[in-house]
Amino acid sequence: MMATTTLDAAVIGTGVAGLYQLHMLREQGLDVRAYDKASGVGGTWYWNRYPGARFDSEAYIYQYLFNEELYKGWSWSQRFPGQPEIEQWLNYVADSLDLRRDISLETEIVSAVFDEDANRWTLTTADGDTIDAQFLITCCGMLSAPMHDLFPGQGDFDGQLVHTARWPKEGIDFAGKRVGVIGNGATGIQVIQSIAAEVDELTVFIRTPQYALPMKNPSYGQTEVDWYKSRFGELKETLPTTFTGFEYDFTDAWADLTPEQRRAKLEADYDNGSLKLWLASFAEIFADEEISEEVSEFVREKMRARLQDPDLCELLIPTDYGFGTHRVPLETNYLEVYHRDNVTAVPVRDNPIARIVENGIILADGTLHELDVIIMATGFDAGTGALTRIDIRGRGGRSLKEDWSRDIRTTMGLMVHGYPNMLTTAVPLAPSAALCNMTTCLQQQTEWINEAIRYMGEHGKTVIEPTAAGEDAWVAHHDELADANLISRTNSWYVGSNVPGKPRRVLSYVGGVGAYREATLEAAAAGYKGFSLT
Ligand code: NA7
Repeated sequence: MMATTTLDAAVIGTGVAGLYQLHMLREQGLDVRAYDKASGVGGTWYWNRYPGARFDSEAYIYQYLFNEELYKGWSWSQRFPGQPEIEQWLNYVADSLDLRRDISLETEIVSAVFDEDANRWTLTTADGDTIDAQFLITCCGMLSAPMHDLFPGQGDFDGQLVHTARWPKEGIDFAGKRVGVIGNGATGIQVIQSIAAEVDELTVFIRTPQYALPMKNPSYGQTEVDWYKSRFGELKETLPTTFTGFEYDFTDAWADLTPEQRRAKLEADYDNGSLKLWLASFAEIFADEEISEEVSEFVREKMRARLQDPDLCELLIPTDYGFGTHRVPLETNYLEVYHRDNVTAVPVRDNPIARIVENGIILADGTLHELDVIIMATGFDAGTGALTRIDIRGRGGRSLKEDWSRDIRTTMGLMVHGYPNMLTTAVPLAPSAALCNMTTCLQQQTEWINEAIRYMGEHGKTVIEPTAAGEDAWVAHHDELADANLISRTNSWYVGSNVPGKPRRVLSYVGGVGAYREATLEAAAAGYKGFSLT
Protein backbone atom coordinates (compact mmCIF):
# COMPACT_ATOMS: atom_id res chain seq x y z
CA MET A 1 0.00 0.00 0.00
CA MET A 2 1.21 3.50 -0.83
CA ALA A 3 2.00 5.60 2.22
CA THR A 4 1.85 9.35 2.78
CA THR A 5 4.16 11.09 5.22
CA THR A 6 3.36 14.58 6.44
CA LEU A 7 6.28 16.80 7.37
CA ASP A 8 7.29 20.39 7.96
CA ALA A 9 10.30 19.93 5.73
CA ALA A 10 11.54 17.27 3.33
CA VAL A 11 15.24 17.27 2.56
CA ILE A 12 16.50 15.53 -0.57
CA GLY A 13 20.02 14.22 -0.15
CA THR A 14 22.16 13.05 2.74
CA GLY A 15 25.56 14.34 1.76
CA VAL A 16 27.45 17.16 3.43
CA ALA A 17 24.54 19.61 3.07
CA GLY A 18 21.65 17.24 3.69
CA LEU A 19 23.00 15.86 6.94
CA TYR A 20 23.59 19.30 8.40
CA GLN A 21 20.26 20.67 7.13
CA LEU A 22 18.41 17.79 8.74
CA HIS A 23 20.24 18.32 12.02
CA MET A 24 19.58 22.06 12.17
CA LEU A 25 15.91 21.91 11.25
CA ARG A 26 15.30 19.13 13.73
CA GLU A 27 17.08 21.14 16.44
CA GLN A 28 14.69 24.03 15.86
CA GLY A 29 11.78 21.66 16.42
CA LEU A 30 10.62 20.93 12.89
CA ASP A 31 9.25 17.62 11.78
CA VAL A 32 11.81 16.88 9.08
CA ARG A 33 13.05 13.88 7.15
CA ALA A 34 15.85 13.41 4.64
CA TYR A 35 15.61 11.13 1.62
CA ASP A 36 18.36 9.59 -0.46
CA LYS A 37 18.30 7.12 -3.29
CA ALA A 38 21.66 5.74 -2.15
CA SER A 39 21.84 2.89 0.33
CA GLY A 40 24.16 4.89 2.58
CA VAL A 41 24.70 8.49 3.62
CA GLY A 42 27.53 10.59 2.20
CA GLY A 43 26.29 11.97 -1.12
CA THR A 44 29.28 12.57 -3.36
CA TRP A 45 31.38 10.51 -1.00
CA TYR A 46 28.96 7.62 -1.17
CA TRP A 47 28.78 7.52 -4.96
CA ASN A 48 32.34 8.31 -5.99
CA ARG A 49 34.08 5.17 -4.77
CA TYR A 50 36.37 4.78 -7.78
CA PRO A 51 40.05 3.98 -7.19
CA GLY A 52 41.98 7.07 -6.15
CA ALA A 53 38.95 9.20 -5.19
CA ARG A 54 40.13 11.67 -2.58
CA PHE A 55 39.93 15.22 -1.30
CA ASP A 56 41.60 18.11 -3.08
CA SER A 57 40.69 20.27 -0.07
CA GLU A 58 42.73 19.67 3.08
CA ALA A 59 40.71 17.33 5.31
CA TYR A 60 40.81 19.65 8.30
CA ILE A 61 39.05 22.41 6.37
CA TYR A 62 36.60 20.16 4.51
CA GLN A 63 34.69 20.13 7.77
CA TYR A 64 31.66 21.15 9.70
CA LEU A 65 32.52 24.09 11.91
CA PHE A 66 29.32 24.41 13.94
CA ASN A 67 30.27 21.92 16.62
CA GLU A 68 33.71 21.77 18.18
CA GLU A 69 33.15 18.36 19.71
CA LEU A 70 32.17 16.91 16.34
CA TYR A 71 35.23 18.48 14.72
CA LYS A 72 37.61 17.25 17.37
CA GLY A 73 36.08 13.80 17.57
CA TRP A 74 37.45 12.75 14.20
CA SER A 75 41.15 12.25 13.47
CA TRP A 76 42.21 12.27 9.84
CA SER A 77 45.00 9.98 8.70
CA GLN A 78 46.29 12.25 5.93
CA ARG A 79 46.23 15.79 4.64
CA PHE A 80 44.11 14.69 1.62
CA PRO A 81 42.47 11.40 2.61
CA GLY A 82 40.77 8.97 0.27
CA GLN A 83 37.08 8.29 -0.27
CA PRO A 84 36.72 5.36 2.16
CA GLU A 85 37.83 7.53 5.07
CA ILE A 86 35.61 10.42 3.97
CA GLU A 87 32.58 8.16 3.70
CA GLN A 88 33.37 6.82 7.18
CA TRP A 89 33.60 10.37 8.50
CA LEU A 90 30.16 11.29 7.14
CA ASN A 91 28.78 8.13 8.74
CA TYR A 92 30.41 9.24 11.98
CA VAL A 93 28.63 12.59 11.60
CA ALA A 94 25.27 10.87 11.00
CA ASP A 95 25.78 8.69 14.08
CA SER A 96 27.15 11.44 16.33
CA LEU A 97 24.16 13.66 15.59
CA ASP A 98 21.75 10.70 15.76
CA LEU A 99 20.43 11.50 12.29
CA ARG A 100 19.61 8.04 10.99
CA ARG A 101 16.18 7.82 12.63
CA ASP A 102 15.06 10.66 10.35
CA ILE A 103 16.65 9.42 7.13
CA SER A 104 15.05 7.21 4.49
CA LEU A 105 17.70 5.59 2.30
CA GLU A 106 17.07 3.79 -0.99
CA THR A 107 14.24 6.26 -1.50
CA GLU A 108 14.42 8.14 -4.75
CA ILE A 109 12.30 11.25 -5.10
CA VAL A 110 11.02 11.33 -8.67
CA SER A 111 8.70 14.33 -8.54
CA ALA A 112 7.85 17.34 -6.39
CA VAL A 113 4.74 19.39 -7.08
CA PHE A 114 3.74 22.64 -5.37
CA ASP A 115 0.08 22.94 -4.43
CA GLU A 116 -0.80 26.63 -4.61
CA ASP A 117 -3.97 26.27 -2.56
CA ALA A 118 -2.37 24.45 0.32
CA ASN A 119 1.04 26.12 -0.13
CA ARG A 120 2.68 22.75 0.33
CA TRP A 121 4.82 20.39 -1.69
CA THR A 122 3.92 16.84 -2.61
CA LEU A 123 6.91 14.62 -3.27
CA THR A 124 6.56 11.21 -4.85
CA THR A 125 9.09 8.43 -4.48
CA ALA A 126 10.03 5.87 -7.12
CA ASP A 127 7.95 3.35 -5.14
CA GLY A 128 4.88 5.60 -5.38
CA ASP A 129 4.83 6.78 -1.76
CA THR A 130 4.10 10.45 -1.17
CA ILE A 131 5.44 13.07 1.19
CA ASP A 132 3.48 16.17 2.00
CA ALA A 133 5.72 18.98 3.26
CA GLN A 134 5.62 22.73 3.76
CA PHE A 135 9.23 23.10 2.69
CA LEU A 136 11.19 21.26 0.04
CA ILE A 137 14.92 21.54 0.60
CA THR A 138 17.22 20.24 -2.07
CA CYS A 139 20.64 19.08 -0.93
CA CYS A 140 21.36 17.12 -4.07
CA GLY A 141 24.94 18.16 -4.72
CA MET A 142 26.56 20.20 -7.45
CA LEU A 143 28.14 17.20 -9.15
CA SER A 144 25.77 14.29 -8.78
CA ALA A 145 24.04 13.80 -12.14
CA PRO A 146 26.58 11.74 -14.12
CA MET A 147 27.12 12.34 -17.83
CA HIS A 148 26.72 8.70 -18.70
CA ASP A 149 24.91 8.04 -21.97
CA LEU A 150 27.27 9.80 -24.33
CA PHE A 151 28.19 7.47 -27.16
CA PRO A 152 26.23 5.43 -29.68
CA GLY A 153 26.52 1.74 -29.04
CA GLN A 154 27.26 1.99 -25.31
CA GLY A 155 24.83 -0.84 -24.61
CA ASP A 156 26.57 -3.10 -27.11
CA PHE A 157 29.82 -3.34 -25.17
CA ASP A 158 30.52 -6.91 -24.06
CA GLY A 159 32.97 -5.93 -21.34
CA GLN A 160 32.33 -3.81 -18.24
CA LEU A 161 31.42 -0.16 -18.79
CA VAL A 162 31.18 2.03 -15.70
CA HIS A 163 30.89 5.73 -14.86
CA THR A 164 33.19 6.76 -12.04
CA ALA A 165 30.27 8.07 -9.99
CA ARG A 166 28.49 4.69 -10.20
CA TRP A 167 31.43 2.53 -9.23
CA PRO A 168 30.45 -0.96 -8.05
CA LYS A 169 30.83 -1.46 -4.31
CA GLU A 170 32.63 -4.73 -4.89
CA GLY A 171 35.22 -2.91 -7.01
CA ILE A 172 36.67 -4.05 -10.34
CA ASP A 173 39.44 -6.60 -10.72
CA PHE A 174 41.79 -5.08 -13.27
CA ALA A 175 44.35 -7.87 -13.42
CA GLY A 176 45.04 -8.90 -17.00
CA LYS A 177 42.52 -6.38 -18.38
CA ARG A 178 42.74 -3.89 -21.21
CA VAL A 179 41.18 -0.76 -19.75
CA GLY A 180 40.10 2.45 -21.47
CA VAL A 181 39.51 5.70 -19.60
CA ILE A 182 37.47 8.45 -21.24
CA GLY A 183 38.08 11.77 -19.53
CA ASN A 184 41.00 13.31 -17.74
CA GLY A 185 39.37 15.87 -15.46
CA ALA A 186 39.94 15.82 -11.70
CA THR A 187 38.26 12.41 -11.57
CA GLY A 188 39.96 10.83 -14.58
CA ILE A 189 43.35 11.88 -13.27
CA GLN A 190 42.74 10.22 -9.91
CA VAL A 191 41.61 7.00 -11.58
CA ILE A 192 44.37 6.90 -14.19
CA GLN A 193 47.21 7.37 -11.74
CA SER A 194 45.68 4.81 -9.37
CA ILE A 195 45.06 1.91 -11.74
CA ALA A 196 47.95 2.22 -14.20
CA ALA A 197 50.10 -0.29 -12.37
CA GLU A 198 47.23 -2.75 -11.85
CA VAL A 199 45.91 -3.11 -15.38
CA ASP A 200 47.41 -5.01 -18.26
CA GLU A 201 47.01 -2.13 -20.72
CA LEU A 202 45.64 1.34 -20.10
CA THR A 203 44.38 3.53 -22.94
CA VAL A 204 43.50 7.10 -22.01
CA PHE A 205 41.34 9.05 -24.47
CA ILE A 206 42.31 12.71 -24.10
CA ARG A 207 40.33 15.58 -25.55
CA THR A 208 41.46 18.51 -23.40
CA PRO A 209 44.66 18.46 -21.32
CA GLN A 210 44.76 19.77 -17.75
CA TYR A 211 47.03 21.99 -15.68
CA ALA A 212 47.66 19.33 -13.07
CA LEU A 213 49.50 20.22 -9.87
CA PRO A 214 51.42 17.72 -7.74
CA MET A 215 49.78 17.02 -4.39
CA LYS A 216 51.78 16.74 -1.20
CA ASN A 217 49.89 14.34 0.96
CA PRO A 218 51.69 13.55 4.21
CA SER A 219 50.26 11.07 6.69
CA TYR A 220 48.98 12.56 9.89
CA GLY A 221 50.20 11.35 13.26
CA GLN A 222 49.19 12.66 16.66
CA THR A 223 51.22 15.85 16.21
CA GLU A 224 49.43 16.92 13.04
CA VAL A 225 46.04 15.91 14.42
CA ASP A 226 46.65 17.93 17.61
CA TRP A 227 47.80 20.83 15.45
CA TYR A 228 44.71 21.07 13.31
CA LYS A 229 42.34 20.40 16.18
CA SER A 230 43.92 23.27 18.09
CA ARG A 231 43.05 25.53 15.17
CA PHE A 232 39.28 24.95 15.30
CA GLY A 233 38.43 28.45 16.54
CA GLU A 234 40.72 30.14 14.03
CA LEU A 235 39.38 28.11 11.10
CA LYS A 236 35.78 28.71 12.13
CA GLU A 237 36.50 32.44 12.02
CA THR A 238 38.49 32.61 8.82
CA LEU A 239 37.13 30.02 6.37
CA PRO A 240 33.77 31.71 5.79
CA THR A 241 35.46 35.03 5.05
CA THR A 242 38.11 34.06 2.49
CA PHE A 243 37.55 34.29 -1.24
CA THR A 244 37.23 30.54 -1.72
CA GLY A 245 36.45 29.15 1.72
CA PHE A 246 39.92 27.68 2.04
CA GLU A 247 42.31 28.66 4.83
CA TYR A 248 44.44 30.66 2.43
CA ASP A 249 43.49 33.75 0.48
CA PHE A 250 44.72 36.11 -2.21
CA THR A 251 46.98 38.53 -0.36
CA ASP A 252 49.41 39.98 -2.89
CA ALA A 253 48.60 42.17 -5.87
CA TRP A 254 50.59 41.26 -8.98
CA ALA A 255 51.46 44.90 -9.64
CA ASP A 256 52.98 45.36 -6.17
CA LEU A 257 55.64 42.70 -6.66
CA THR A 258 58.80 42.59 -8.72
CA PRO A 259 59.16 39.78 -11.27
CA GLU A 260 61.51 38.01 -8.85
CA GLN A 261 59.05 38.33 -6.00
CA ARG A 262 56.23 37.01 -8.19
CA ARG A 263 58.31 34.04 -9.20
CA ALA A 264 59.21 33.34 -5.58
CA LYS A 265 55.55 33.43 -4.61
CA LEU A 266 54.52 31.12 -7.44
CA GLU A 267 57.28 28.67 -6.49
CA ALA A 268 56.26 28.74 -2.83
CA ASP A 269 52.58 28.22 -3.61
CA TYR A 270 53.43 25.42 -6.05
CA ASP A 271 55.61 23.76 -3.43
CA ASN A 272 52.73 23.84 -0.99
CA GLY A 273 51.39 20.83 -2.88
CA SER A 274 47.78 21.97 -2.63
CA LEU A 275 45.36 24.20 -4.53
CA LYS A 276 47.15 27.23 -3.13
CA LEU A 277 48.74 28.15 -6.47
CA TRP A 278 45.24 28.39 -7.90
CA LEU A 279 43.22 29.82 -5.04
CA ALA A 280 45.72 32.05 -3.28
CA SER A 281 48.48 33.07 -5.69
CA PHE A 282 47.15 36.01 -7.70
CA ALA A 283 43.48 36.89 -8.18
CA GLU A 284 44.53 38.53 -11.44
CA ILE A 285 44.73 35.10 -13.10
CA PHE A 286 40.93 35.32 -13.36
CA ALA A 287 40.84 38.83 -14.75
CA ASP A 288 43.93 39.70 -16.76
CA GLU A 289 44.89 37.68 -19.81
CA GLU A 290 48.57 38.60 -19.69
CA ILE A 291 48.94 37.64 -16.06
CA SER A 292 46.93 34.49 -16.68
CA GLU A 293 49.34 33.61 -19.48
CA GLU A 294 52.40 34.21 -17.32
CA VAL A 295 51.13 31.99 -14.53
CA SER A 296 49.95 29.39 -17.06
CA GLU A 297 53.44 29.35 -18.55
CA PHE A 298 54.91 28.84 -15.09
CA VAL A 299 52.78 25.70 -14.70
CA ARG A 300 53.54 24.49 -18.22
CA GLU A 301 57.26 24.78 -17.50
CA LYS A 302 56.83 22.54 -14.44
CA MET A 303 54.89 20.02 -16.52
CA ARG A 304 57.40 20.04 -19.36
CA ALA A 305 60.22 19.29 -16.94
CA ARG A 306 58.38 16.18 -15.78
CA LEU A 307 57.18 14.94 -19.17
CA GLN A 308 60.22 15.68 -21.32
CA ASP A 309 58.92 13.74 -24.36
CA PRO A 310 57.75 16.41 -26.90
CA ASP A 311 54.78 14.34 -28.11
CA LEU A 312 53.52 13.88 -24.58
CA CYS A 313 54.06 17.56 -23.87
CA GLU A 314 51.95 18.47 -26.84
CA LEU A 315 49.16 16.14 -25.82
CA LEU A 316 49.16 16.71 -22.06
CA ILE A 317 50.00 20.38 -21.55
CA PRO A 318 47.22 22.91 -22.09
CA THR A 319 47.92 25.88 -24.32
CA ASP A 320 44.55 27.22 -25.33
CA TYR A 321 43.01 28.17 -22.01
CA GLY A 322 44.32 29.82 -18.90
CA PHE A 323 45.46 28.12 -15.73
CA GLY A 324 42.63 27.98 -13.23
CA THR A 325 39.78 28.86 -15.58
CA HIS A 326 38.86 25.19 -15.42
CA ARG A 327 38.98 23.04 -12.25
CA VAL A 328 42.64 22.46 -11.31
CA PRO A 329 43.24 18.83 -10.38
CA LEU A 330 45.82 17.72 -7.84
CA GLU A 331 47.72 14.60 -8.78
CA THR A 332 50.40 12.15 -7.71
CA ASN A 333 52.73 10.97 -10.46
CA TYR A 334 49.93 11.43 -12.98
CA LEU A 335 52.18 12.74 -15.74
CA GLU A 336 54.77 10.04 -15.12
CA VAL A 337 52.07 7.41 -15.72
CA TYR A 338 52.41 8.13 -19.44
CA HIS A 339 56.04 6.97 -19.34
CA ARG A 340 54.89 3.45 -18.50
CA ASP A 341 55.01 0.83 -21.26
CA ASN A 342 51.45 -0.31 -20.58
CA VAL A 343 49.91 3.18 -20.88
CA THR A 344 48.92 4.88 -24.12
CA ALA A 345 47.46 8.36 -24.47
CA VAL A 346 45.15 8.68 -27.45
CA PRO A 347 44.25 12.19 -28.64
CA VAL A 348 40.53 12.50 -29.43
CA ARG A 349 40.10 16.20 -30.02
CA ASP A 350 40.48 16.01 -33.80
CA ASN A 351 39.61 12.35 -34.10
CA PRO A 352 36.76 11.93 -31.63
CA ILE A 353 35.22 8.80 -30.20
CA ALA A 354 32.60 7.78 -32.75
CA ARG A 355 30.96 4.79 -31.10
CA ILE A 356 31.32 1.93 -28.72
CA VAL A 357 31.16 -1.58 -30.11
CA GLU A 358 31.17 -5.06 -28.51
CA ASN A 359 34.91 -5.17 -28.15
CA GLY A 360 35.97 -1.57 -27.68
CA ILE A 361 35.95 2.02 -28.84
CA ILE A 362 35.98 3.19 -32.45
CA LEU A 363 37.29 6.64 -33.32
CA ALA A 364 36.04 8.83 -36.16
CA ASP A 365 38.84 7.64 -38.47
CA GLY A 366 37.77 4.04 -37.91
CA THR A 367 40.55 3.02 -35.52
CA LEU A 368 39.37 0.36 -33.08
CA HIS A 369 40.81 0.25 -29.54
CA GLU A 370 40.04 -3.19 -28.13
CA LEU A 371 39.09 -3.10 -24.48
CA ASP A 372 37.76 -5.27 -21.65
CA VAL A 373 36.73 -2.38 -19.37
CA ILE A 374 35.63 1.16 -20.24
CA ILE A 375 35.73 3.78 -17.50
CA MET A 376 33.67 6.88 -18.16
CA ALA A 377 35.30 9.69 -16.17
CA THR A 378 33.07 11.99 -18.20
CA GLY A 379 31.80 14.29 -15.47
CA PHE A 380 28.40 15.62 -14.54
CA ASP A 381 25.50 17.80 -15.55
CA ALA A 382 26.65 20.19 -12.85
CA GLY A 383 24.46 22.33 -10.68
CA THR A 384 21.21 21.77 -12.54
CA GLY A 385 21.21 18.07 -13.46
CA ALA A 386 20.38 16.75 -10.01
CA LEU A 387 17.18 18.82 -9.93
CA THR A 388 16.15 18.59 -13.57
CA ARG A 389 16.27 14.80 -13.27
CA ILE A 390 13.42 15.18 -10.72
CA ASP A 391 10.11 16.42 -12.13
CA ILE A 392 9.79 19.63 -10.10
CA ARG A 393 6.66 21.73 -10.66
CA GLY A 394 6.21 25.19 -9.18
CA ARG A 395 3.47 27.78 -9.53
CA GLY A 396 1.02 27.12 -12.37
CA GLY A 397 2.63 23.74 -13.00
CA ARG A 398 5.80 25.34 -14.37
CA SER A 399 8.64 22.91 -14.76
CA LEU A 400 12.10 23.60 -13.40
CA LYS A 401 13.57 21.44 -16.13
CA GLU A 402 11.88 23.56 -18.79
CA ASP A 403 12.72 26.83 -17.08
CA TRP A 404 16.39 25.92 -16.76
CA SER A 405 16.54 24.61 -20.31
CA ARG A 406 15.87 28.20 -21.40
CA ASP A 407 17.85 30.12 -18.80
CA ILE A 408 19.56 29.04 -15.60
CA ARG A 409 18.45 31.44 -12.90
CA THR A 410 18.26 31.38 -9.11
CA THR A 411 18.20 33.92 -6.33
CA MET A 412 21.55 33.60 -4.56
CA GLY A 413 21.47 29.90 -5.29
CA LEU A 414 18.98 29.64 -2.42
CA MET A 415 15.62 29.80 -4.18
CA VAL A 416 14.07 30.08 -7.63
CA HIS A 417 11.28 32.53 -8.51
CA GLY A 418 8.12 30.56 -9.25
CA TYR A 419 8.98 27.78 -6.78
CA PRO A 420 7.73 28.93 -3.37
CA ASN A 421 9.10 27.21 -0.28
CA MET A 422 11.67 25.32 -2.34
CA LEU A 423 15.05 26.08 -0.82
CA THR A 424 18.13 24.96 -2.64
CA THR A 425 21.79 24.24 -1.97
CA ALA A 426 24.59 23.50 -4.45
CA VAL A 427 22.71 24.97 -7.39
CA PRO A 428 23.90 27.69 -9.78
CA LEU A 429 24.56 31.32 -8.88
CA ALA A 430 25.98 30.59 -5.43
CA PRO A 431 29.63 29.80 -4.71
CA SER A 432 30.25 26.12 -5.28
CA ALA A 433 32.77 23.47 -6.25
CA ALA A 434 34.24 25.93 -8.72
CA LEU A 435 36.26 28.29 -6.56
CA CYS A 436 34.90 27.11 -3.23
CA ASN A 437 35.71 24.59 -0.56
CA MET A 438 32.35 22.86 -0.76
CA THR A 439 31.76 22.42 2.97
CA THR A 440 32.29 26.12 3.58
CA CYS A 441 29.70 27.20 1.04
CA LEU A 442 27.25 24.43 1.89
CA GLN A 443 27.31 25.41 5.55
CA GLN A 444 26.53 28.99 4.62
CA GLN A 445 23.64 27.98 2.42
CA THR A 446 22.11 25.48 4.85
CA GLU A 447 22.49 27.90 7.76
CA TRP A 448 20.78 30.65 5.75
CA ILE A 449 17.90 28.29 4.96
CA ASN A 450 17.63 27.27 8.59
CA GLU A 451 17.46 30.88 9.72
CA ALA A 452 14.93 31.81 7.01
CA ILE A 453 12.61 29.06 8.19
CA ARG A 454 13.10 30.07 11.82
CA TYR A 455 12.32 33.69 10.92
CA MET A 456 9.15 32.65 9.11
CA GLY A 457 7.97 30.69 12.12
CA GLU A 458 8.67 33.59 14.44
CA HIS A 459 6.87 36.06 12.18
CA GLY A 460 3.85 33.94 11.33
CA LYS A 461 4.82 33.56 7.66
CA THR A 462 4.16 30.36 5.77
CA VAL A 463 5.39 31.05 2.24
CA ILE A 464 8.70 32.44 1.00
CA GLU A 465 9.54 33.12 -2.61
CA PRO A 466 12.06 35.37 -4.31
CA THR A 467 10.42 38.24 -6.18
CA ALA A 468 10.98 38.50 -9.93
CA ALA A 469 12.82 41.78 -9.36
CA GLY A 470 14.95 40.25 -6.59
CA GLU A 471 15.96 37.41 -8.84
CA ASP A 472 16.68 39.73 -11.78
CA ALA A 473 18.96 41.79 -9.56
CA TRP A 474 20.93 38.78 -8.37
CA VAL A 475 21.26 37.32 -11.86
CA ALA A 476 22.49 40.68 -13.17
CA HIS A 477 25.02 41.01 -10.35
CA HIS A 478 26.20 37.44 -10.88
CA ASP A 479 26.57 37.89 -14.63
CA GLU A 480 28.45 41.12 -14.32
CA LEU A 481 31.11 39.44 -12.19
CA ALA A 482 31.05 36.23 -14.20
CA ASP A 483 31.40 37.90 -17.57
CA ALA A 484 34.48 39.76 -16.40
CA ASN A 485 36.04 36.54 -15.16
CA LEU A 486 38.18 34.52 -17.57
CA ILE A 487 36.36 31.39 -16.42
CA SER A 488 33.50 32.52 -18.66
CA ARG A 489 35.69 32.02 -21.74
CA THR A 490 36.88 28.46 -21.11
CA ASN A 491 34.74 25.46 -21.94
CA SER A 492 34.04 23.11 -19.04
CA TRP A 493 31.26 22.18 -16.65
CA TYR A 494 31.90 25.56 -15.01
CA VAL A 495 29.89 27.12 -17.85
CA GLY A 496 27.75 24.09 -18.70
CA SER A 497 29.44 23.53 -22.05
CA ASN A 498 29.89 19.81 -21.33
CA VAL A 499 26.12 19.26 -21.61
CA PRO A 500 24.71 19.58 -25.14
CA GLY A 501 22.10 22.33 -25.30
CA LYS A 502 22.64 23.63 -21.77
CA PRO A 503 22.34 27.43 -21.66
CA ARG A 504 25.79 28.87 -21.11
CA ARG A 505 26.31 30.71 -17.85
CA VAL A 506 29.12 30.62 -15.32
CA LEU A 507 27.41 28.37 -12.80
CA SER A 508 29.23 29.38 -9.64
CA TYR A 509 29.12 32.81 -8.10
CA VAL A 510 32.60 34.23 -8.56
CA GLY A 511 32.38 37.25 -6.26
CA GLY A 512 33.94 35.33 -3.41
CA VAL A 513 32.63 33.30 -0.52
CA GLY A 514 32.98 36.15 1.97
CA ALA A 515 31.12 38.63 -0.24
CA TYR A 516 28.40 36.09 -0.97
CA ARG A 517 27.92 35.47 2.73
CA GLU A 518 27.61 39.17 3.42
CA ALA A 519 25.07 39.62 0.63
CA THR A 520 22.90 36.75 1.84
CA LEU A 521 23.08 37.84 5.47
CA GLU A 522 22.30 41.43 4.53
CA ALA A 523 19.21 40.34 2.60
CA ALA A 524 18.05 38.38 5.65
CA ALA A 525 18.80 41.24 8.05
CA ALA A 526 16.75 43.57 5.86
CA GLY A 527 13.69 41.36 6.42
CA TYR A 528 14.51 39.10 3.44
CA LYS A 529 15.02 41.79 0.86
CA GLY A 530 14.34 40.43 -2.61
CA PHE A 531 11.99 37.78 -1.22
CA SER A 532 8.29 37.93 -0.55
CA LEU A 533 7.10 36.41 2.72
CA THR A 534 3.40 35.84 3.19
P1 NA7 B 1 35.02 16.91 -15.74
O1 NA7 B 1 35.96 17.85 -15.13
O2 NA7 B 1 33.80 17.46 -16.37
O3 NA7 B 1 35.83 16.04 -16.78
C1 NA7 B 1 35.19 15.24 -17.73
C2 NA7 B 1 36.21 14.69 -18.67
O4 NA7 B 1 35.55 13.87 -19.62
C3 NA7 B 1 36.93 15.78 -19.45
O5 NA7 B 1 38.25 15.39 -19.62
C4 NA7 B 1 36.16 15.75 -20.76
O6 NA7 B 1 36.88 16.29 -21.84
C5 NA7 B 1 35.93 14.29 -20.91
N1 NA7 B 1 34.87 14.00 -21.87
C6 NA7 B 1 33.55 14.22 -21.72
N2 NA7 B 1 32.90 13.85 -22.82
C7 NA7 B 1 33.82 13.38 -23.68
C8 NA7 B 1 33.77 12.85 -24.98
N3 NA7 B 1 32.62 12.73 -25.63
N4 NA7 B 1 34.93 12.48 -25.56
C9 NA7 B 1 36.08 12.60 -24.91
N5 NA7 B 1 36.20 13.10 -23.68
C10 NA7 B 1 35.09 13.48 -23.06
O7 NA7 B 1 34.50 15.82 -14.69
P2 NA7 B 1 35.28 15.20 -13.44
O8 NA7 B 1 34.42 14.10 -12.92
O9 NA7 B 1 36.68 14.90 -13.77
O10 NA7 B 1 35.33 16.36 -12.41
C11 NA7 B 1 34.13 16.99 -11.98
C12 NA7 B 1 34.37 17.68 -10.71
O11 NA7 B 1 34.37 16.72 -9.65
C13 NA7 B 1 35.70 18.36 -10.59
O12 NA7 B 1 35.72 19.57 -11.23
C14 NA7 B 1 35.85 18.45 -9.11
O13 NA7 B 1 35.16 19.57 -8.60
C15 NA7 B 1 35.23 17.19 -8.60
P3 NA7 B 1 36.71 17.88 -22.21
O14 NA7 B 1 37.42 18.62 -21.13
O15 NA7 B 1 35.22 18.14 -22.20
O16 NA7 B 1 37.29 18.03 -23.53
